[in-house]
Amino acid sequence: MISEKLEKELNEQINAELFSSYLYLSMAAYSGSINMDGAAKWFQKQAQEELEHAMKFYHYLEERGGRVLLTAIKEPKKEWKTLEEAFKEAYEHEKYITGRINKLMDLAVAEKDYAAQSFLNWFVDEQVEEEASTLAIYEKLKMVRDYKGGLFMVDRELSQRG
Ligand code: OFO
Repeated sequence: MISEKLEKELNEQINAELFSSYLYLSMAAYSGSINMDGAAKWFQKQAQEELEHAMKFYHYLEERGGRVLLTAIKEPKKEWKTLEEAFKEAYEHEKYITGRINKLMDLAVAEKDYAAQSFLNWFVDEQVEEEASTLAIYEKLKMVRDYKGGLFMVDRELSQRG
């Protein structure tokens, strides 16, 4: 059985993952609105992945005898000045999520909840990838900046995400 404190924090993490999904879907819509269709596809996939993260927490909480309690998802930002700015914020958001995962791990360690630590390890590894991928795209966009040809090349590359 999971502790009440961890149950509360895992419920908050479900909300944070759902918000991540909502934020990336909003970035997808923004990308589509400026004809960056590859980026729109990339963000849609990312939004889908975040839903999967939320469901991982959902199922885990149930498995451990906790109760899933859903709360309101905050409205995401809708406009960015450039695609570069959107990816910069995606990277910053991932760093914020890493901080949340680390706090969850701190709690699991403090409570000597070994099962929760093992579960959270997947997210610790996943965050390394999430930060690396958003940072790499942000860096590329920063490099091409006002060069339209470069921007289209990055967009085409983003459309390859399987
Ligand atoms: Fe982007 O990793 Fe979940 O939130």
